[in-house]
Amino acid sequence: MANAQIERPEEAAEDWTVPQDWGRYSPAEHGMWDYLFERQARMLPDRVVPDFITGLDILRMDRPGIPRFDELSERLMKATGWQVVAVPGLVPDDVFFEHLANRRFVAGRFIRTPEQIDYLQEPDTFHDVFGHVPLLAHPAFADYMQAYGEGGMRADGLGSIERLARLYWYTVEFGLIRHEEGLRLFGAGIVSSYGESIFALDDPSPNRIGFDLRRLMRTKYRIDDYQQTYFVIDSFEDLLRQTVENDFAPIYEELVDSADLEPEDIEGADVVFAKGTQEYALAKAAA
Ligand code: HBI
Ligand code: FE
Repeated sequence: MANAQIERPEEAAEDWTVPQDWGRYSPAEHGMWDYLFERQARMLPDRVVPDFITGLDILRMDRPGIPRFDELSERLMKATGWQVVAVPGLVPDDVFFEHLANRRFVAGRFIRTPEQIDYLQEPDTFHDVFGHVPLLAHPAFADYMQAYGEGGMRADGLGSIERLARLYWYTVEFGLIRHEEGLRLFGAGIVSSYGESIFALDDPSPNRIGFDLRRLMRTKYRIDDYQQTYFVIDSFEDLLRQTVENDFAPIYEELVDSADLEPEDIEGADVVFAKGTQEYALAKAAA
């Protein structure tokens, strides 16, 4: 992504980390966490992949207030060897990848204001910690995230960040997963959003299509609104197998001459769980 020009704040270390400074959160900031947490915790149980709820339990995230990153790290370390470290906001791609490759998840230490309750551009503590951290307690997902970081460090040299970023976007941020009869949520961008937790599963507007690495890497995405297509994985083990156990380089090679697809496109080879009406996106575009 085009964030190469962001500047490291003076207080941040070489690797962009900062102290969480937990004592500095105000009662209103803890209250914001509690409000968002309760709203999601009430809605998610029959929508999210059960491993997410297991992660919340392992990390004991049901306690009130913004979690302490050192406590989360201690519990995660025991489960899968991951840590949570604080950063001021977005960090450059290479810094992001290197943290992931070393099993460190970078989390924003600020929390959204009441004006930003349902939309903000930079990842805050609620998105990063509630959305991303619970699944890091799942062994296959934890390995996938590390391998993604390693793939990112290699892709940087191959000029393929864009395609790799799509993989992160459509899985880690906005992925769906098969579950017995129906679909469940697992992407952090969805599970940390009240509106998208409903939209992604229930709305007739978006496409829901089976995960296919090459297809996904050709698909553009939108950062400013609900997705027009969601990709559905079979399991975290399958995701791990299909991505990182391949080296990405031959796939980038293979794709050099393939055209990108628009976010709403459906192709003949797609496994279609739901063909969306795109009503939501069309109405937005017309407004
Ligand atoms: N920085 N703090 C933070 N959080 C992210 O999710 C993040 C980032 N920098 C780069 C980045 N994500 C993406 O561009 C990568 O997935 C490619
Ligand atoms: Fe995120």
